[in-house]
Amino acid sequence: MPTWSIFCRVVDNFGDIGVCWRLARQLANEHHLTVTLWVDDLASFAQIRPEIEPDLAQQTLDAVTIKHWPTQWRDTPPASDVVIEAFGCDLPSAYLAQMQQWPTKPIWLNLEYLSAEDWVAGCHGLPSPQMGLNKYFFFPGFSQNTGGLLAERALLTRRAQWRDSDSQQKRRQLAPLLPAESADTRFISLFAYENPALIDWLSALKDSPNPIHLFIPTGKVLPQIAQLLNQPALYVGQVYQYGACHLAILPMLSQDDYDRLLWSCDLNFVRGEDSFVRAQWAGIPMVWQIYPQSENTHLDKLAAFLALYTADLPTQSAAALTAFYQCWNQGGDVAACWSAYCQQRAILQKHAKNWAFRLAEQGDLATNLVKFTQSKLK
Ligand code: TRH
Repeated sequence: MPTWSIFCRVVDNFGDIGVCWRLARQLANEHHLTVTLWVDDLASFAQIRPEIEPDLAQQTLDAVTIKHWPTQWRDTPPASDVVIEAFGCDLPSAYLAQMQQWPTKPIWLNLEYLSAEDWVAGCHGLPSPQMGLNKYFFFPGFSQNTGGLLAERALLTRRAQWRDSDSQQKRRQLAPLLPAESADTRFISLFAYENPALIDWLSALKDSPNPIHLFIPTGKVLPQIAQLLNQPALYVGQVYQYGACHLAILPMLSQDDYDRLLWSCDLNFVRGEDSFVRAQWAGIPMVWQIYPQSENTHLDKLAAFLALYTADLPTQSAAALTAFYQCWNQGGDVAACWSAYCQQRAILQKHAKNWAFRLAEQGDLATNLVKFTQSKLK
């Protein structure tokens, strides 16, 4: 059975480990590979997968061997057929030296960040021979000639089954203190970085004609919201009322439970990379807060995604969606943009649903990765 090693350095937040864990799990479970995941920060990992024991040097979960990546590299692990360096995390130099001594040279890949920009397809899969080893750049993406997006084989089936089950009841269990919902209650999840637009948006929600149940996993936005609500702090498990809006503060959910939250809402605010992808698979309208980068390079990424995502939308819907995303990421007249966005609700719902089915046609990232390495191992 081919052996794969994935190296993950948690730069900040949860996206790096979120992506690496999904990939490792899928490679082991669906492609039956022997996978070792090296992670430098197990405490962050435990936040999205509570079974992880942060103090263990080695543990096994879902058929993946998880090893702590120590600051000082002391291991001499067995040779691996494939080595993945996630997001340019730089392999330990001692490990690199070991790789050079292995009798069969591994396929060494850098798994890159996701972008919808045009140049991605041209760079995907390019080799970069280094230190006598074959290194390749593997780019996730939205088109056939990229690596695709992470998605388990049964994802859309599980999503449909969840919606057919008593998902409303389960949503209620997430926040038992929420008042009873009515037929016109709208459900929104909010996962975001600190954001100047947040306060204006909440102010607009306050006067919403529909009751709003807003699910907020604990995190970066809480201090801002506490200030708006004149509270010294917000507490997990509590529900706060703000006009038409009830804000339910959730604990950090496991990745699988977070998926189910995304499937249970009418609109999802997401950020970074992994929640952004999962919200697309949810087939429900989403608003994306992109991870800010130096020199505003993230704005090019945002524009590229918007151009792609809105290409098939009627002009007015595309304009409303683009304007609200821009407000959310760069500021602007949030109330006016939100109102215009809400008017396109039905069209955006249909579009989000179709978008997920369209993405499913291009093949998933783990399968593309396996095919890519097989072609290089021949
Ligand atoms: O946490 P993020 O902002 O992560 C990142 C990092 O900043 C990273 O350095 C950067 O490179 C990348 O963005 C672009 O957002 P993201 O990518 O959505 O990752 C969040 C993960 O946390 C995702 O796997 C879903 C998971 N999650 C849970 O498991 N439970 C929760 O309750 C929530 C809100 C998220």
